[in-house]
Amino acid sequence: MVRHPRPPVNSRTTVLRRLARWWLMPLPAPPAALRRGPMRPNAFASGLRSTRLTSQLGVALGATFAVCFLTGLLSHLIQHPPGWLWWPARPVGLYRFTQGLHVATGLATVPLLGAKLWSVYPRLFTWPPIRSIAHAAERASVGVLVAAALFQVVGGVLNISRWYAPMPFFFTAGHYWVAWLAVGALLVHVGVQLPVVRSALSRAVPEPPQGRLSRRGMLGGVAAAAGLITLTTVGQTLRPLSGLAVLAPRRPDVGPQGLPVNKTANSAGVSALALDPSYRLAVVGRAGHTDLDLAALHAFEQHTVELPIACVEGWSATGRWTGVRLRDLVALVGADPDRAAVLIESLEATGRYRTSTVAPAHVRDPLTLIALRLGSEPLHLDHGYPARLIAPNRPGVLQTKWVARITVRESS
Ligand SMILES: Nc1nc2c(c(=O)[nH]1)N[C@H]1C(S)=C(S)[C@@H](COP(=O)(O)O)O[C@H]1N2
Ligand SMILES: [Mo]
Repeated sequence: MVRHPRPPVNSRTTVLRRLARWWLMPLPAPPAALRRGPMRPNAFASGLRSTRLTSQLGVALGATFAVCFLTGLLSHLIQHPPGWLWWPARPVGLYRFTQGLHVATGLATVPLLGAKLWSVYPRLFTWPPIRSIAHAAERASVGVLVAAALFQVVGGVLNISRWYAPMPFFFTAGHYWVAWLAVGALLVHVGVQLPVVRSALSRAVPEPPQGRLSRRGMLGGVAAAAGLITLTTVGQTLRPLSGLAVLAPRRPDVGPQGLPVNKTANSAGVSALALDPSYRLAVVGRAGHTDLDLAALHAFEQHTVELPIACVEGWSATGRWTGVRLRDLVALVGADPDRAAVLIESLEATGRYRTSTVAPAHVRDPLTLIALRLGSEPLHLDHGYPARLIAPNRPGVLQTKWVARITVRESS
């Protein structure tokens, strides 16, 4: 008989094998006397809870969360554009749609997340609490996921209600970074649970005995709650449903000149400057510099466009704006309106939204205006009198009000 020589021992595999053994090594259970209260065997006896219910809720929640995450990421990128991002000026209402979807899916997760947590929370009291290092790591990742998901949903609801007191940090940055944390923890969770979900959703599994409320009844209730929340809020951006938007923080038709206002001229501290007859709009280019008073602005060819304000908070409203094309002002200082980018500055001295940049795709678009009028009247002071930016397919935060200065940068 030929004996094969043993393969040489690879020290790296040995280390990995040892690590794996340590990772999965069963840990001793705590004394049984500690197994009290919710940790008693069968402390939670509801027959409604099942792996199948949890899996179905998980799939629905995962899909909703994915849409919410992607639309949120898009909104973040548009507001902080990296060099590679190309965000078009058309269709004019695309951002209105994606951000409406972001807020609507975020709100729909409220009942989904609630039901999902209800269906699994008895596992918080699983016995023994920790079976191995691997088990501890998995539990920790679920803890991160739950904390991050609650942070996102609660923070998002507080933000659209404009209630910032419970959030002693800059909401936008917190919401953005915790979203990544949630996605990371969710991927780990899906990776760990996928086989369980698969077998729970395969038809072969018999239903456990259920109480008065069936699994289908529960799922129907959760779906109805999500539907009701959507129906009573989505009218803040979907105009035909505005009459039903009783839970929405904003009605798209309530406000001066029929449009909502978040930041008033008084709260921005610009009223005196905006009403000052010596107001001038400065247009600054490499080749020249012009100061335009209101009469000069009105002497330009006036254009009327129908464009929405689409706030990141999920409300939107369409207005009929009249004013001067931004590209005409760019041409005034000798720049090429087809290649220029523009910095817009407000009369507002401080505040996060006192400036915005306009990328070439929006500068060159004939719908992009420095608006002087809304409907048939001069802009209301709270809508940015004497002049505001309005551009197609752009988040509300970038539609700068009380414009004082336009700086043209020609891009090559
Ligand atoms: N100068 C200035 N422009 C601004 C803002 C602001 O705070 N300051 N708010 C922005 C936001 S968040 C939105 S949604 C739109 C419309 O805001 P309004 O509802 O306050 O008119 O204007 C934008 N323009
Ligand atoms: Mo906004």
